[in-house]
Amino acid sequence: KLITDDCIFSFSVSILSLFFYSVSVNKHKPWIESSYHGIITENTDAVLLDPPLVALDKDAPVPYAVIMFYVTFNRELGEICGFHVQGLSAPFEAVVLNRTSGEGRLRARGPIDCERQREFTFIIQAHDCGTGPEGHAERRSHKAVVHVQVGDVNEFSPVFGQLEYHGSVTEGKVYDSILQVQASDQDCSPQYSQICNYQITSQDTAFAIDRNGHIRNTESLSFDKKSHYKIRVTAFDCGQKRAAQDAAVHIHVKPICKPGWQGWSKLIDYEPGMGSKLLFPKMHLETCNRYVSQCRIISSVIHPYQRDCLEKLQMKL
Ligand SMILES: [Ca+2]
Ligand SMILES: [Ca+2]
Ligand SMILES: [Ca+2]
Repeated sequence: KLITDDCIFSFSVSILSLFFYSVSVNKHKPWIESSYHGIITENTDAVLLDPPLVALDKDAPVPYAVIMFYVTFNRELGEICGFHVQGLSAPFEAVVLNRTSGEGRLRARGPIDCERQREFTFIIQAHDCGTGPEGHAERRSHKAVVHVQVGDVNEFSPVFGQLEYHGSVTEGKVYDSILQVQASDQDCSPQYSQICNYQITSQDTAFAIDRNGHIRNTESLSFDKKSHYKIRVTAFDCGQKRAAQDAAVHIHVKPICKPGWQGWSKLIDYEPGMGSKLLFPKMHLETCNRYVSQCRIISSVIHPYQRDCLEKLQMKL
């Protein structure tokens, strides 16, 4: 009977030891998903993760049916004590929200600037609390890849490449594009950095601007009526943010070129006693950049203007 009692006692101790060992050894490492995708709005620190960050540990739940002190003593086995973020200067950290459920939250360690970096990739690992209060024999999960994209905030307004633009038209002609103005924007996303619209802010002009910044005249212009126009234009990014400063556009109207002698008139006033007077000091031959076919010399003395004509003719030839 003694032998039998001894055997039963030894057997019971062994079973209990085995059980206590089985529940007191940190057998399982925490488990997390293999990859996460996150979105963070620039200038904030909260990362929205998909799927949510949760680490599971099979050492939990602790067998509550057994002796309560043991349960209390060994709770750390199945709890999540932290997350490690590894990656070249990844400005993120993960904190544990609930050690028992393994729920965590990823956040930036400081404000994230989309214009400096638009996305981040790094590694995250969960670790449990080990077997004791000091975190002895903690176990780490496998490494999960986290990819975080930074959402843009429309902080910048468009800026024109030049504050003054110049273009010219020949009177009487209507152009598809006289000149093109261009603005740029420093934001990081197409939505907030592309220029979606240009507008002429001057009232009642004979000009129009398209969404690419091409300026055209909407009616033919007359050099005699007005030889210079100044209009103001502005730009909007695709988030409807307007340029802080307008650009000034100068349009010069050129007269139509008429070949022939110019700068003279049929009538000239001369009063007796005026002495010598140059007849046509501004007279010149306008060739309109075309070839001059002939110069007629109608006097035995070559007039300086006729010489000029001959020289130009020689040059063209
Ligand atoms: Ca920014
Ligand atoms: Ca921005
Ligand atoms: Ca912008």
